Amino acid sequence: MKIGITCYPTYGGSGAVATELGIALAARGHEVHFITYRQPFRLPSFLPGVYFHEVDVGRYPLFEYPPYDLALAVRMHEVVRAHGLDLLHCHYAIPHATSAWIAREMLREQRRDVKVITTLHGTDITIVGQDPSFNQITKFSIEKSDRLTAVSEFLRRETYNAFGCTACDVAVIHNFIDPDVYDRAKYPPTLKEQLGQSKPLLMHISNFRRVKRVRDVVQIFARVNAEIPSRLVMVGDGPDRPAAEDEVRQLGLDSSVYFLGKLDVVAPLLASADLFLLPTQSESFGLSALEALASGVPVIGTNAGGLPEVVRDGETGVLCGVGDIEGMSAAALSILLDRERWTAMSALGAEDARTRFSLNAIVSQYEHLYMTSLEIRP
Ligand code: GMT
Repeated sequence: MKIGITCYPTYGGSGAVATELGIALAARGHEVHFITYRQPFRLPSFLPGVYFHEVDVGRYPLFEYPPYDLALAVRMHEVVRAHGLDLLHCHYAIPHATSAWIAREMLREQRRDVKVITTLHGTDITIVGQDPSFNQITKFSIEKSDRLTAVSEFLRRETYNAFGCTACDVAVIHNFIDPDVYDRAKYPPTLKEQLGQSKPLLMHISNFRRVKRVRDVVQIFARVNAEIPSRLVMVGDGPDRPAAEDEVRQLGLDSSVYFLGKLDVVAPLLASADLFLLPTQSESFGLSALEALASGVPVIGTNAGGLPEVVRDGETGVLCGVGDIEGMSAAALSILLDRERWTAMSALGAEDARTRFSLNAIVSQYEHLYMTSLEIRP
């Protein structure tokens, strides 16, 4: 098949999933065309069967808000025609599904067809899509997609609750990891050695947006560190990074907390971690939690959204209520103080991630969905 993929190419789980899906599809012999405003961050410079088409938004003084969605629709239309794409797979509904609908309408005028598949990732449904300025166009665009998927059961339910779309048939296809990449045994614990071999290493990876509650991360760490001297490594960047740094200063933790900024490759870092902290407000899936589990890192997080579908509470991690700093700190301490329990959780997390969320199985589900949308018999 010839597949167009559009996603947010910078940091974020939806871009990571979209890019890794594209790479895996190309490895299976499909032709994959990324149509985005920048090269996706997890896409290496060259791979056979993978092409990148940059969306350039024309500037004009009149445009206080340059119309990216229109430029994207034009590029999608152009790439479908030039390369004979069978389908456009949009990751994150806004504005990608809308642009794909426009491109498909333009193609229909020219008696050509392209299937539109939309994967819902999270805030496109739970936050942004419910904003009055986007609500109706989001509902319209997802209803007009030929196939719709959500990355968790939670998000599927939310889609029906938020949009009441009777015309939608939302299939759940979970996110995935490549078990060959997220494998603790593959990487030396370099980070841990550098930061103090004997000290537990806690880690948080995110885009530091408000929903991630990064101040909570620091507060949980402070409580753990007061009992067992530890290290906290914060990976990523975003609007709330200054708030997290401020919390670290206020709590006098500067010498124990490291902000590494945005990093493309996290598997070697996770291999050094003892616990992963994700005290998030809302999470439709929690790809970073899955990457941690696959790397043998138990997760301490919240029971928000789809996270309980990823982390088995009490078995591969511990989930508490949003804002329950005491509960999450106590859970972190009890696991760190019981090496046998940590070892069991670490092993079970890695095994569970491989069993339920392995790249090969999930990519086959997408492949099957594409084929049925194109009425190709699997
Ligand atoms: O929805 C967002 O805020 C952005 C999106 C992203 O690009 O990272 O995050 C969502 O998609 C990820 C990949 O499917 C999920 O793992 C995240 O849980 C989800 N974020 C939220 O729901 C807040």
